[in-house]
Amino acid sequence: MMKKPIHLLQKTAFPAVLLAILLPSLLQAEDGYQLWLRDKKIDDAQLLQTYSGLAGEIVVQGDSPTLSAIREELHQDLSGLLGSDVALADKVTQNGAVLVGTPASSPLIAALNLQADLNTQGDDGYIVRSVTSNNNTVTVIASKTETGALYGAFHFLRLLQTQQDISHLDISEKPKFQRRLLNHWDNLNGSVERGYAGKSIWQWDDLPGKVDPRYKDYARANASIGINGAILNNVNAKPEQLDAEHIKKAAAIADVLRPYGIHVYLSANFAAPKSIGGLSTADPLDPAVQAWWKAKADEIYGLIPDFGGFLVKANSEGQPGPRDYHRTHADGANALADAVAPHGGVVMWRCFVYGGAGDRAMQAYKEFKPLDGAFHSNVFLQVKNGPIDFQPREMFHPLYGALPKTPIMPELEITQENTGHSTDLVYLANMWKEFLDSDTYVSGQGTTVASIAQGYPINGMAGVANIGTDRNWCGHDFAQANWYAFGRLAWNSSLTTDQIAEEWIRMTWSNDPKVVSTIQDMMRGSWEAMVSYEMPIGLTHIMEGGDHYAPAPKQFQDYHRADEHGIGYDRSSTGSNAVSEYAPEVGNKYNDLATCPDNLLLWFHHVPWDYKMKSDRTVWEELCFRYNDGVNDVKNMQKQWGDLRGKVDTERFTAVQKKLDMQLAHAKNWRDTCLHFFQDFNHLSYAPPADDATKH
Ligand code: BDP
Repeated sequence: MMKKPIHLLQKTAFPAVLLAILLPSLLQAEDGYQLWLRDKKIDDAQLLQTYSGLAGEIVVQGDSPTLSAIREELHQDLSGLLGSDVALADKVTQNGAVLVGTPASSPLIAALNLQADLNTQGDDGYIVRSVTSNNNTVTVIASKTETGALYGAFHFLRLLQTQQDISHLDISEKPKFQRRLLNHWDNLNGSVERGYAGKSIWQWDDLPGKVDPRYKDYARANASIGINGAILNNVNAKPEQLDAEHIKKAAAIADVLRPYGIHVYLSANFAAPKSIGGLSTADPLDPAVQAWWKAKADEIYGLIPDFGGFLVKANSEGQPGPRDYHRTHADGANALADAVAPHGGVVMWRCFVYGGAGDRAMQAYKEFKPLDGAFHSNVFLQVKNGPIDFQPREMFHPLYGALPKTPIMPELEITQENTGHSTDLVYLANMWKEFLDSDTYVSGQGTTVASIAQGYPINGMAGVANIGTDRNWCGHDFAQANWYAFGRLAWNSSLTTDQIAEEWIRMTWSNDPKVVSTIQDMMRGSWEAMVSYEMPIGLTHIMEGGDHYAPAPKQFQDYHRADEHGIGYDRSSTGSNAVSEYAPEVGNKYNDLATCPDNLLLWFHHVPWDYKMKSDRTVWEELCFRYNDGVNDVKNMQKQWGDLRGKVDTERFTAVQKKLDMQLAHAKNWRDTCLHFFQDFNHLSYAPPADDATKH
């Protein structure tokens, strides 16, 4: 008799005793360390059999650190997924071989004459193709470069992890952004600015002698989603990060990341020539300062030949910069850019500047727009998604589209500084997608932020990492999804957020359709839920000053401008005129109350409390509705998650459940604090806490 697959057995009458024995092993405790790289044995017997026939042998010819990484990854993961040791071979000996490499590393791949196809995929791109070779069915994973082949190997593994058909593959992939970077805001003392997942993973005190094995797992996780650069330290950089001792330490990290295609970059303190270089000035036009940066770059490249370059926060929130010497940001950036240029490095100069009087949302544009064209060709300007500061929802930054001659690298915040730390379940991909798809209209309809950022000769996207020493890396098991989604969107900004979520869920939690659809639904609504219970309809920057977690509308009166008459920040042509920094199609739309979308109404307008929204509610009714709606969404997530008890492992189930309880308290606190605060101005009624109001 044929053995029944496990899933069929479970549906038929099944002795309770046996179930009790089997269940714990199926739902084995997991701690989240493996992220989405889980290699648990596939539990569908039929699929297992098919996969075993199609991935029964690994052929990676040649020898190099990256080829070894590919071999090791495939061997470990395929053996885990298939539940038995998958053979490593140096030639195809059987049906179902997985052949990986480049035409240069593998004579077998060279013989397939794929060069033309590989050339169109560029350096990091790859193909994954089912072919017949010497009567054997072979899956070929090939690229021009070994890093590309590694990316292809991870793609192939993803197909198995997400239980896709792998019998007739014909996949061609190449990234939309060249540089896909994580900015770590990690300090030399091990703390992490805006980190909510423990301490920094970089053990500076132990380096370079002792190399934490975790660096390699970090590299694997990043390579699996195409991330190819890590800025190791905080933008609020200590000058000592660039001294000889710390360069050696950074080099030791670079050595671990290199086989995985990840380049190390460093944040530089602009005053370093003075503070650690012994010069009397850091004036970027001073020849001695320029020589210092050149010598420093040479020193770094001596130890880290593939060093990516510098990230600089200058004249921002108290950091030193060229303005200290009455020089422009371009003068500053160019001095560092010239130092790394001979080595192929870049400088990423941040545009996060504000201060003094005037609308904060307009300041960076005013300072940087006139400098377009003044930067050397290896300078990026790193611009946050919105013009205020990583808020729950922002209008897109007006510099997108305003700098045709200067590459802009979007900067997103993966760590949940203003979006619920590692307590709230918030899938940020939806926010990033809204931003990347925003139409700037600068060259007509369809000039999206993504198309602008990807259109420069050098291009990239950076995300502020949410990674720390917590066992599950990110504090909240669901925060891993934001790391994952950032990488996937940097690779392919056309993916839908639902697609990304589905991949992540299948790899991280389960392929059970009920688990997939429930978690996907929770993730889908989670960003809007958080916007609703924190800062709905365009409210912004009303979180508590230091910690940025709890509500503090009283402290930030200037951002919401509530008074007895109404609420909102007038950025229309009768107010600060921030609308003038956008293309007319965009500016006019947001300037006119008749066309300004509800979701950014209070970002652009100060309206009376009884102003009728497009929803047909008054602005006050809308605020009450949104805040309650957000709270109800969290309750709904609790219920949905509760339904998954027994369908995901107990350890992570319980951890997430606890977080959801805390999230509900957090959401209610926001709702009650904000509504009561605004009520003090308008004296309008706020109907009962409506905790159990049904969703409209
Ligand atoms: C703000 C953060 C602060 C960062 C700053 C920045 O609160 O910790 O240093 O951004 O991006 O949002 O430089």
